[in-house]
Amino acid sequence: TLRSALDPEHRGAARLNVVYQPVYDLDSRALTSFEALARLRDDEGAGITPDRFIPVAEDTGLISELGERVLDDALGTLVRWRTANPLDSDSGVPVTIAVNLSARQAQHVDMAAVVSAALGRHRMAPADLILELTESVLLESGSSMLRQLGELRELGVGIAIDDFGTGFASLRYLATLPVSAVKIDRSFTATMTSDETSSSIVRAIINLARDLELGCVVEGIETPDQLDALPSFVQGQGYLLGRPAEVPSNTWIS
Ligand code: G
Ligand code: G
Ligand code: MN
Ligand code: NA
Repeated sequence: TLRSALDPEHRGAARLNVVYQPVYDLDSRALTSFEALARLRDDEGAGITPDRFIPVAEDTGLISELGERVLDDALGTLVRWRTANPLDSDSGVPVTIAVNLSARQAQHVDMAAVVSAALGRHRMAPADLILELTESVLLESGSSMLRQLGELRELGVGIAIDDFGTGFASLRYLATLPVSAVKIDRSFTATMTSDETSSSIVRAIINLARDLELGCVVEGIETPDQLDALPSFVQGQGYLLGRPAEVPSNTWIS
């Protein structure tokens, strides 16, 4: 199915879609970025979740192609967004686009070259793009991955650690890796208002990110209580603020 979905000649219904979820500055409620999330439909039109097809893409070597398709779609979407919403871009900080990267992807190809080429095709600047990597990716990574990340950061692309708090050795990595932001895993957000340990962890990560001058996104905000419990200087993402959609929109009008 994955192979068919990526094949432009394929006649069936199988296809790769990308949906976009907004991220907001909690203080100004301004839209700061969209996260691109890959979706797959099989020939019967049924949805297959990334948790199932990303591992298959990695094992079959299709991950590089999939990753480039998502990156291209994401940058194209950002260009269209900015054209349609010039005021968003003019009002201070322009809206950026965040794309998830898997470990294998970064191991297999020269990421800096792939990313530069994609940015060039869409006439976007490196600062317009954020690459999201999970902690586990960073843990598995050897020196070649470190070099790749260094090159990307050198280029000016943002690097965010996704699902932060669920991996290991996170603090050590924050000190040594060329990282620009952390995204607090939604498992902490979900229990933050009912469990003291979770709320302590969220607060500690937020303070750490601030001290290290890193961006901080709190993921998975689903309720007003969770929103109220967060300091306004962080960024937020979650169903309360905006759901992933094929045509991105700035939905948080509250
Ligand atoms: O969107 P959803 O919750 O179903 O995503 C599940 C997981 O799949 C998340 O960890 C997300 O980061 C990952 N994911 C979504 N889209 C992509 C993609 O384009 N590339 C990679 N490598 N991972 C993705
Ligand atoms: O691991 P990563 O952060 O990339 O995963 C992103 C996934 O999280 C997306 O598939 C998205 O659909 C999902 N997601 C985004 N916001 C929420 C939320 O508020 N609640 C839940 N349960 N999932 C969310
Ligand atoms: Mn992510
Ligand atoms: Na995450």
